[in-house]
Amino acid sequence: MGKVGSKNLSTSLLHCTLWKSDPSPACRAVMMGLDAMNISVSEVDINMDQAEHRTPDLIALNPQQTLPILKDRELILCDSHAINTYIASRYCEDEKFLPSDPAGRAIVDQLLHYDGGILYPHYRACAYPILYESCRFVMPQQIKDVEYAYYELETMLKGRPWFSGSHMTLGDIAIMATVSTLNVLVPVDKDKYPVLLSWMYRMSKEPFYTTGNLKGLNEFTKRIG
Ligand SMILES: N[C@@H](CCC(=O)N[C@@H](CS)C(=O)NCC(=O)O)C(=O)O
Repeated sequence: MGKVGSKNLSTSLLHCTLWKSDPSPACRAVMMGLDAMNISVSEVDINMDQAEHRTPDLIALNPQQTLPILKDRELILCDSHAINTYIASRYCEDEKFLPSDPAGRAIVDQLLHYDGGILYPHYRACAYPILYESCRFVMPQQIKDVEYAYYELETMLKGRPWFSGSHMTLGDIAIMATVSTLNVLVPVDKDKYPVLLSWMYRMSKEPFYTTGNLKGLNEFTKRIG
């Protein structure tokens, strides 16, 4: 199917529904992605503290019992990275957030896999004992793992303004959703990771950060206590 142009005009996809919870970093990655691409969908807020993501209706949509979930007519997607790349390739004419050339696309995919396969599990390992098991602090081994991830990110960013190279893409957005949340749990040290912090600062100045990340990140910070 062809793309629906978005260009500078905002595109409203009312036939698409996003089930999300603002404190969730994976949901915030999608909310930032949508705002960056100037695309809106129908949104349903789910209270995960009240296990609303585990109702029979949502389990039928996503047996993994996680958020976000996107439904576009018959298509159901349950992963923030897949949702953002689907929306970009299906509905966003502007290729700046997801290049269509194979090399540019592979760089973005690589970052999305890094986020989903490396960073996000660190987030879970740090946050879930606090969120769900009455643990009051991040375990020393998790701190060590996150520090190593910060070191990797610092190294990946050397000599480039964005993780993707000269342009910010959905890869940067996914990593920002996770790193801004990890930063609440294991603060990014300005002396050890100056390049990473300066990238975070630049990301935080993007309009989509304010509209898509800030509120949920503040809610997460309060929830962590
Ligand atoms: N790989 C998935 C991860 C989704 C995920 O784990 N979401 C968390 C919230 S950030 C969740 O729903 N966890 C279930 C729970 O907390 O019970 C994605 O990127 O969307």
